[in-house]
Amino acid sequence: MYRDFIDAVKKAEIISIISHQNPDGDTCGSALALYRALKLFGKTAYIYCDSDIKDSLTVLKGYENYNASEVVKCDLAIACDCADAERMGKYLDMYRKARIKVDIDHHKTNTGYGNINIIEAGVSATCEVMYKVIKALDGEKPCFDDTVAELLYSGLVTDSGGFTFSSVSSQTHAIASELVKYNFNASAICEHFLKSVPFNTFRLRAKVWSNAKFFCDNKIGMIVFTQEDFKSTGTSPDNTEGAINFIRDIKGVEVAVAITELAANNSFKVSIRTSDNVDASRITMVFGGGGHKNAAGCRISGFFEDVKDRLLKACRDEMGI
Ligand SMILES: [Mn+2]
Repeated sequence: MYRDFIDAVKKAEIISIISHQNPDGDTCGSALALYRALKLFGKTAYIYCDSDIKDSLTVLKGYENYNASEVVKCDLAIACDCADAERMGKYLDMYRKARIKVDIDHHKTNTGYGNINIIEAGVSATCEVMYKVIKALDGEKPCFDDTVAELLYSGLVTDSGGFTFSSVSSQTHAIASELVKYNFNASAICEHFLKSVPFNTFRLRAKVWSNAKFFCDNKIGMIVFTQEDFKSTGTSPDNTEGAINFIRDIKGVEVAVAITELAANNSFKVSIRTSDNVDASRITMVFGGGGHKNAAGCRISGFFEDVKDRLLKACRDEMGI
């Protein structure tokens, strides 16, 4: 199954690896693991992301290599965890110009925009797919070390919500079990990504949680991050991650919505988390977004009250209430 990919790697002179914009642990973990494996394999590789790497991701070994080189003319380009090609932002152009384009992903909405598509739709993380890809490479020439394992484990932990999401399968646990055999501190990774909350993030969460609104017999919960909230707590949209899960965790809440006011006028970033029986990606698709069954996102422009009403309607339509 990975034969075409391995052949393409062997033939390639210059390889580019691309993460998606607003990166998370999975796109960085999978891309950095592949970057390191390709270096160990003896290849010339570069890694790119059209966003800054936020502080919480700088524990990922090798992150400083992101965008360390000018855009190169590559003969092999590999997109990691990019549900659609546009998620590569300004690096999409480089990707398009590559002789061979590879798409490695786990999003159900991925259309397979590469020449070689290694997609396992619906598995917990791209790192789950990448584990098999790098193991296949490792079978040709050893390139799977402790750091590769640590990077993949980091992506697995973050994208699976600490192995709690419905996308987690026996394969997820089997891969995690193989990864923790390597020499790295797995519990420190879980502590960092799942538990350690910066103090200003706590202040921000306390603020938005206390203003949370509930609709339809508390089946829909909504929190809003305003620019004023960021200013008064010394935070930014980078600190919003995770707060929505606490709303979704409330008993009876089936859909949690987080709206983040962006710096640009009347522009909002929306995240949706759902309980098992509601499809979040179908709600965000109404607004041109995407994602997974229980975690999805989109951007909406307009006046706040209109945006809120349109979102609530889309939620209710999907829930049939
Ligand atoms: Mn992912």
